[in-house]
Amino acid sequence: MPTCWTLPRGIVRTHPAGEHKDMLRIRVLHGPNLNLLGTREQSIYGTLSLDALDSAITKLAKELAVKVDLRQSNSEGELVTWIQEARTKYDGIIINPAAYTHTSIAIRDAIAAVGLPTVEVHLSNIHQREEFRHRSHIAGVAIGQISGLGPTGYLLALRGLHDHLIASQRQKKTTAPAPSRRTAKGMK
Ligand code: CA2
Repeated sequence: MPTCWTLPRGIVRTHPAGEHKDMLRIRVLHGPNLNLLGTREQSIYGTLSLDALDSAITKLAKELAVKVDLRQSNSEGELVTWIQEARTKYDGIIINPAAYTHTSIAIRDAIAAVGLPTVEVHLSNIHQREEFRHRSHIAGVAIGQISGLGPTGYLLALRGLHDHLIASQRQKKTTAPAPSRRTAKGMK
């Protein structure tokens, strides 16, 4: 439930400071072992910690006036639950499913079921690595995949998903049926 409180003169605010009701909302999910970023395998995944990556995403989200919710889990079930939950609370998803990219039909099915525009991100170029990493179960249900650009990939995903959501909002507005004359005159 959003916070709801009454201001002087009866103005009711239903959104915390810095947020407004028309803000785009994007959930960002990091899969298993990404909590170790910056501590090991720096030659593959770089030196940035997950906290530093999340801060960079949050900073860009503020510039774009997007509300972001950032989460990491080592559990496939938890990621599925967070994807399902996003259906009513978020407009889109950015996900690095990590190793589950190559194994998880459950995550693919959850993304397909919620029907939210989803961007798949990988820090490393999965297509240049071992054969088993070339296949993604997620790519077929994502609007796009960014792979091999390191942390910048998340920032590009955020810009890309933001632009995609704005464009589909505009399209909905222009293709929505015009109000009937009775409704337009305020008649019931
Ligand atoms: O390149 C990516 O972002 C991956 O999704 C990362 C996964 C890997 O299984 C995918 O094939 C590609 C692995 C994440 C593990 O992250 C670590 C970070 C630091 C140290 C150790 C692991």
